[in-house]
Amino acid sequence: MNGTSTEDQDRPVVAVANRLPVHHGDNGWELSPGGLVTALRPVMATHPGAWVGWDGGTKGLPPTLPDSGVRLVPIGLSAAQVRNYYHGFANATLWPLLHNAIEKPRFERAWWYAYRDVNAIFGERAAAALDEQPDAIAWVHDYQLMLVPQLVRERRGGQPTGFFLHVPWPSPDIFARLPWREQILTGLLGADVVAFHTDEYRANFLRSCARLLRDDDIEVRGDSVVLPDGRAVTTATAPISIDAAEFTQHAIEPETDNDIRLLAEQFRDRTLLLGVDRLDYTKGIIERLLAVEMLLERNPGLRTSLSFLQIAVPSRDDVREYRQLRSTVEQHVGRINGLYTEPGSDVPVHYLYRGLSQQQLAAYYALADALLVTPLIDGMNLVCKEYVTVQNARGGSGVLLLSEFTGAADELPQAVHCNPFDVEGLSYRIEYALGLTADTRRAAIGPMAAHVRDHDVYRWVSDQLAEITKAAAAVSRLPADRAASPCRACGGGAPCPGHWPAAAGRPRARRAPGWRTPRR
Ligand code: ADQ
Repeated sequence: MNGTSTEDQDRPVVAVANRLPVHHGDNGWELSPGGLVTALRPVMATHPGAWVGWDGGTKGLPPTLPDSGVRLVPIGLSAAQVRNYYHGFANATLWPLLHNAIEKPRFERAWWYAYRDVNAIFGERAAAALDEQPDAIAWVHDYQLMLVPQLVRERRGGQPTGFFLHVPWPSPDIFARLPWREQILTGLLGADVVAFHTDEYRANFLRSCARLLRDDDIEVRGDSVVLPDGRAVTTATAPISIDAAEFTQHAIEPETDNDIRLLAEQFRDRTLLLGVDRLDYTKGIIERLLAVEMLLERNPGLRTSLSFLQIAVPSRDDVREYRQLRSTVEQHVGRINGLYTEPGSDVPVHYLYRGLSQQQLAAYYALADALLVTPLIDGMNLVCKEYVTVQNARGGSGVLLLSEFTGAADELPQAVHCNPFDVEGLSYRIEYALGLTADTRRAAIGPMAAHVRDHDVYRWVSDQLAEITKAAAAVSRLPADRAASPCRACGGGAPCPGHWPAAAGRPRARRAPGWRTPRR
C-alpha cells in the first residue's frame, strides 16, 4: 500500500489532540464520546504509543488508556489558557471561521497569544514523547493544534509528521479574514502530510497557501506545497469513517434488542424521525425543527402518527453562542409541542440533552424510520455512517436524509440529499423520504453500508500512516541541508515559522511552468 512496508504500518503512533480521550464516568475512567475519539480509538489499539492532550482539568488520570497500553501524556492548562485558547481562539475564532463563518468569528489578540502559547506547550510535550519513541509517527489532529507540526519539526527535524483536519477548510476569501493566517498556514506546513476529508477542503487549503504565502517563496505544485528549502508538503484527501464492525456488533447484541423493545413500546404506532448531534450551530438543528414544524402544520394527521426525537450531546456551554443555541432549541421544542400535541396524545417532539453509549445509540438507530442529518456545514459527519451500518445489520428499511453540505454527502450518493438552508424544501424532502417504499429504501441502505464497511476507520488509519511514512521518506532523501529546513531569516539552525512570512530579500523561487498566482 502506497509503497510502504508492513513494518512501517506497525510503527507506534504519538497522537496529539486537544483533549485526552478519557473522562471519569459511573464505572471509573471511561473513553469519552465524540467524533475524534471515535475515530482515533482503533488507531491506538493497533499502533500503541502515546496520546498527548489536555487533561480537561481532571486529576488522577490513569497512566494508560483504559484496556490498552497507550500512554497518556496529560497537559494541564490554567483557567486563563482554557478561556483564551480553547473557548476563545479555538471555539469562537477558528471553529466558526473554518465552518464558512456561519457564525461570525471573533478576533481577539489575547486569544491568539494564548493559542500560540498553548500550542508551544503541546509541541514541547509531543517532542518529549517522541524523544522516548524515536521510531514513532507523530499524528497531530485538528484545528486547536495547527501550529504544532512546525513546532515538532523545529525540535525534531526529520520527524515523520502528519496533520489531519477534522473540520472543513473554507474558501481562501473566508480564511483570509484571519489576522494570523500566515502563521497558521506556516504551522501546518511543518507536517509531511496535511490531510482533509474532501477534495474541496484540500483545494481550498492549496488555494489559501497560493494566495496568502505567495510573497514567501512558497509554491503550490499540483497537490503539494513546496517550501523555500525545497521540502514538499503533501496534501491528501482522506474521508474519515467509523469502526463499522463494532457498530454492526452493537446492532445485534441482546442488550440492544432489549432497548429496541422498550423504545418500540414508547413510540408504538408512530413513525420515528431521529436527529443525533453534538449541540452545535453547524449541525442545522434549528432548521430541522422548523422543517418538522412545517410538516406537522401541513399534515394534521402526522401530529399523532409521527415523532421526532432529537438527541443532543452537551457541547461547549462555556461559549456564548452554544448557550444561546441550547435555549433556542428548547424554545422551539416547547413551541412545536405546545402547538401540535393533540389532547390525550404523546408530544410530537422528544428531546434528550445528554450523551449515550454507542450501544444505546445503536438501538435508536435501529428503530428510527428516518435519520435527519441536516448540518449547514460539517467536515464529515459520522452519525450517518453509524445509522446506515446499524440499519443494514438489522435488515432495516430506514431512510437517510443527508445535507449536501456534509463531507459524507460525497461518499453516500444514495441518501436523500437536502439543502437545510431551504427549510420549507427540507420539510418536503422529509415527506418525500417517508413516502419511499421499503424496497427502495433498502436498495439505498445496502450500498451505503457496504461503502462504509469497505472504507472503515481502520483503512483510513492505515492509509494515512502509509501516506505520512512515504512523504517523510521522500523528505529524508533530500540533501541534508535542505531536509533540515534552516531558517534563512535567522541565518541557519532550526527552521523558524515566525520568519517565513516576515522574511524579506530572499531570492524568489522559480514558479512551476503553468502555475499562476491567483488574484487576491
Ligand atoms: P463532531 O462534530 O463531533 O466531529 P460527528 O462526526 O457527527 O461530529 O461525530 C459525532 C460522534 O459523537 C459520533 O460518533 C456520534 O455517535 C457521537 N455522538 C453524537 N451524539 C451523541 C450522543 N448524544 N451521545 C453519545 N454519542 C454521541 C468532528 C467534525 C465532524 C467529523 C468528526 C470526525 O465536526 O465533521 O466527522 O470530527 O472527523
